[in-house]
Amino acid sequence: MAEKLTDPQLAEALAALPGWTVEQCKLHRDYRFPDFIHAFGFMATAATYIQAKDHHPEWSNVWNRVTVDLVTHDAGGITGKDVDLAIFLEKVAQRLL
Ligand code: H2B
Repeated sequence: MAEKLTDPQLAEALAALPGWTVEQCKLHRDYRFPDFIHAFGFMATAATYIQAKDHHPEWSNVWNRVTVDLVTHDAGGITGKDVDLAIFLEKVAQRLL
């Protein structure tokens, strides 16, 4: 099972993830896309990867915004799985922002 990251590990991961913060012990980012289709395209594009990894974001969409919170429930905190997912979401988002 994935282990919770230590504070130094988390700080290192955040340094490589501009736009991401830790809110309420979860890896957090608000994306703002040009419109709803781009926002929904972001979620749909990421869905297959998310399912294959069996690691699911807490996320919500309001028109052009997607709010994302990542935490590993099994581990009770942020793990490398959350960092990996954040890196993947950044790659998808860069093509749509
Ligand atoms: N997603 C996230 N973010 N954290 C988990 O601990 C988690 C998950 N656990 N997706 C998975 C599903 C688990 O519930 C299933 C049974 O594999």
